[in-house]
Amino acid sequence: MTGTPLRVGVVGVGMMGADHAERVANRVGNAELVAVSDPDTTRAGRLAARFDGVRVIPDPLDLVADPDVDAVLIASPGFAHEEQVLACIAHRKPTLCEKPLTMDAASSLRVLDAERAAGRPLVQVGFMRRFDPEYAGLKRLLDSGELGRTLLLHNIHRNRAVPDPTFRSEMIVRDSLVHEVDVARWVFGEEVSSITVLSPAPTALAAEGVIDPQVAIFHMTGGGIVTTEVFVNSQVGYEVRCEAVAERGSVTVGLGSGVLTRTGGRWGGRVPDDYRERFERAYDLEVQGWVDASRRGEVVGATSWDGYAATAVCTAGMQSLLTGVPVAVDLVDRYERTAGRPAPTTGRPTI
Ligand code: ISE
Repeated sequence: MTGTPLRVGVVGVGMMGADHAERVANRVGNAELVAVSDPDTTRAGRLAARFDGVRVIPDPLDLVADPDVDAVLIASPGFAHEEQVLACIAHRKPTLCEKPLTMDAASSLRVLDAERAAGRPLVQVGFMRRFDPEYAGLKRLLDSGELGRTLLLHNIHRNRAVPDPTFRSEMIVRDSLVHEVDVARWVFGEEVSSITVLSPAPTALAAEGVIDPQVAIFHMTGGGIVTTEVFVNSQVGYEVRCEAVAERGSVTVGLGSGVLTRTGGRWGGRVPDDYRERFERAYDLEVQGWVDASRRGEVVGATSWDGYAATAVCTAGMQSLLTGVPVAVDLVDRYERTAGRPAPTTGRPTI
């Protein structure tokens, strides 16, 4: 494949898929958008018409099987992921799958097992915070050891609103909190051993019966603790912050100190409306990283193991949401179940 652009098909062209399609077509190097698929074929047709030579393939599995598609970016709803990712693995096509990898731990394990049977890593999971320059800087500083051991992490994850009435309490865990599960695992380089999800009195502005905000507490295998507030109807905008507390200092990202304006007796900046704006650079780097790695036959960023582990934590989190008590996270053996990655001989695995 060296020298020729990666021919990418995008499955699911709602808000995020359309954003990624435009990114592949116009902003990422060494890639070409060749096909899109969506159950809403009118929406897919409108998007395809914006670019030269992009085909609409109504059935996502046909897009995956198409000989002129080298790699697949999946941005369909989570419930469709398992079948689509398994098809990509069966066709040995590099895949960037938006989070969550699948709907529960058991289905993520089926993906992990299929990838191992294929004999090489093929799946990257769309945890974009890993590619955000601020988050990457936080991780680099903590890993340098300059501040000593990392002890605690505090995350804030707020969306202005979720217009979709089907976005229920469990989805706050599975679709929103899952990002912070990945941050915790990645920053600590450890797994989550237990999760507690607390239910404060909900805002009156969430849909009937939806527990929003939620507060989650993760215990890490090395003894660290992570707290996360997720509030998806905050009415303000997209606010994602993270503060890591180490032995000799703390590191904070996401304060959003961009352009400040003073006018009419007030001063301030902007809160981004949604994740496409806040994480634009991270998405660009993530998709470019995926394209470059796919052309080399490698996977960068979050792997299928990371997708499985995050989903397993959220599966336990959805149980904890019902009771408010801690639920242990039981993972399968990583080195028996992952493709093409030898077991480490010394030290702990790098997540
Ligand atoms: C959405 O699916 C995302 O992935 C966003 O990053 C997250 O903030 C939002 O809560 C989810 O619904």
